[in-house]
Amino acid sequence: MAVDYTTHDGVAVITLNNPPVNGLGLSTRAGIVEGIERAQNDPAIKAIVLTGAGKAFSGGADITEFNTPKATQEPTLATVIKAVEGSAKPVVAAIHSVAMGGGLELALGAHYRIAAPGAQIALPEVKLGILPGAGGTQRLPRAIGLEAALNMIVSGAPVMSEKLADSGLFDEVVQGDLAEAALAFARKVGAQAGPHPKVRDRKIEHPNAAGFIQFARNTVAAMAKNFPAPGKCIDAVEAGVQNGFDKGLAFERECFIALVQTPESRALRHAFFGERAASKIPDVPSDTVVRDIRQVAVIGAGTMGGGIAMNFINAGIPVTLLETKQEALDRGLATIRKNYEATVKKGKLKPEALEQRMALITPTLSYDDLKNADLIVEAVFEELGVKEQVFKRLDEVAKAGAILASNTSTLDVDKIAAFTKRPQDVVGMHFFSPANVMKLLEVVRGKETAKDVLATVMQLAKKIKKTAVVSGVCDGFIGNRMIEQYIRQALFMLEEGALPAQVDRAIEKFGFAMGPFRMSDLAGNDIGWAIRKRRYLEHPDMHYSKIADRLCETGRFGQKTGGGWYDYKAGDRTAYPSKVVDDMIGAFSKEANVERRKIGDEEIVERLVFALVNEGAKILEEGIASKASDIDMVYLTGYGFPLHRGGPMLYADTVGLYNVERAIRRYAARTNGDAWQLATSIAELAAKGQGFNG
Ligand code: T1G
Repeated sequence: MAVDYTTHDGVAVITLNNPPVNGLGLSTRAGIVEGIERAQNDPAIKAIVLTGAGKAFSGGADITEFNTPKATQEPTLATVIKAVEGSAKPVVAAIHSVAMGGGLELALGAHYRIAAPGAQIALPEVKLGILPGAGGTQRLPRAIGLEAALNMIVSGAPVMSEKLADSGLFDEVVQGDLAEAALAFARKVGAQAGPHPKVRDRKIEHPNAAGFIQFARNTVAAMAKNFPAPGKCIDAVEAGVQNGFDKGLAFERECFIALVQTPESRALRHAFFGERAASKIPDVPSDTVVRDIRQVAVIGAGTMGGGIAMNFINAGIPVTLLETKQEALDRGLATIRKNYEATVKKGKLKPEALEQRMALITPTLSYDDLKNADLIVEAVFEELGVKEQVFKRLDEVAKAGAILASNTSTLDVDKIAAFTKRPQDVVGMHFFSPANVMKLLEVVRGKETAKDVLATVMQLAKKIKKTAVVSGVCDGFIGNRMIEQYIRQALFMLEEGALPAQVDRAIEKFGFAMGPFRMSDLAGNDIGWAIRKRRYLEHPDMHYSKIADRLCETGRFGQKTGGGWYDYKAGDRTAYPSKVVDDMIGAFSKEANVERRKIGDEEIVERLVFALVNEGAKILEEGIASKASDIDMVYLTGYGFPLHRGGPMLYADTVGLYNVERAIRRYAARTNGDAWQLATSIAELAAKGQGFNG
């Protein structure tokens, strides 16, 4: 049983003991009910303490049980809470570290609650696409008031226990030993005659509940565009305000059952576990001893190097920043300072913190100053010859055991490692621009990269708040290799009949932050042009539409040249459809003898998204990525893929690989169909009725 039961001079202590966070799985739930009943039947017991072992009181329902029979097997959490609340002997919840979701709902069923300071108190269910499903929408407003409760339920954000000391949630916030305080409190209330207070019996006082609820609805509308849960949270709270506790509870249950089945909730839970699974590398034991990273060096103070340096100093890790020329170094430092000043202006950073961070940077023009660095990240010009010079020099100056990382986005990490006598210490750390903002970090594993180097970089990534995903060595790693197929389809569709604004609108309606053509105009069309030129030489067999080259030949590189796929006005980043470009596209189709046709939004979305899926499937087949959720994390955190769809691979599972396969075969039989080489794993999984994620 994942619950311990002990007695202490008339007090029964029920301790949740289900590592890592005392998830309220079936055995834990059964253990609590058993403990409550055992205490009822023991005349020596006057009061009960409910507490959690390890790092949490409870992190809530065991999400791994969702959509499995265990989740609804009795005793459900509602039954557990009813047993706690119905106990004739007073139950005192003693909370430390974490009381979240069902964990907080369990505590709300107790008659009394005491907490240690520094505990995270939250109802984060909305972040999983559901809502508190065990009375949280009914008890929390009665415990802390309508406004504070709605804020917590709709945001899902944690509040520290000491901030709730006077909220009505806790009877005490104790500074000393929580266990001792809980026993003392239990003895005190155990000596008092019942009945003991129930949160459900309190009233929800508010001068204008309807008005506030409407205000909450208006506030939520924008952020809940693609997510049904926030609105349902408000509906459930409102039901309790209007119709009383029991009707509110029943309505909450209905909402929970409906939401837990939604694709949005599945996507959010997939992202929750995917984020955590990404840091687990199948053949790298979780107890691998990591290297100590106290000193970091960054080579290159350009846009990427400066952003990369900021990640480390934000985490309090000193950085030696190396450039070849003083003016480049000065420019880099000035850009970092400017970035921080912008954050200070937004009130998100104190001025003194800005200076503390700048003081963590040691600028230098000499490689000798890198000799004490534990990790050196190279962010120089994307050309193999330049990387060779840098890594040969690093091999001479870096101390033994230093990790040598390249920020390369396209070059072969094995070739870079071979420039050194220590390939086992070489790894790719591919940051995404702007490096101090984008969460994604592709960790590129060379064939000789040591396991402890990988484990060290994955742990360091968490420290600098990055979502790190391990990629094998191939052209474009995971993200860029897939986006190349996405862009190929976008260009083919222009040739076949679509226009840039239509393609962008369709995929932005699907949920992408920005369509391929607005994105290309922003990044610079010349970047794609350079990659295609390299591609034509390396893979002459790969059929590309030349339509983008035609655009670049006219110098229309995008926003930076005042025109690209779209027209732009000075000082205005709005993308205006361009007649010049639309005419150029029409002329191009004619030259290519392609009969232009109307292409519908559904085809646009299928061809763009399934191009990602198909390449992702090949990346899995080749072992470049170890799991489908890793690919999804790359797209959710680095490419603006809509979170409510869970990433390209989960979306494909939602559509059904049977349908994905049929669509790909359909497109493969049409104009430009040679670009579609169906991944064998899609056909194999579809034949078995399976998906990428099981
Ligand atoms: N269920 C199952 N596993 C969980 C879990 C949970 N609720 N919470 C964490 N884990 C696992 C996690 O996957 C990881 O596993 C390990 O614990 C450590 O987590 C009825 C229905 C609690 C603040 O949404 O926010 O209650 O990788 O790395 O940084 O209304 O985990 O070690 O194998 O995040 O110290 C609502 C989600 C559930 C809380 C701890 N509860 N968890 O953070 O550790 S729905 C939540 C968190 C619910 C009721 C509804 C955090 C944490 P592994 P970690 P951490």
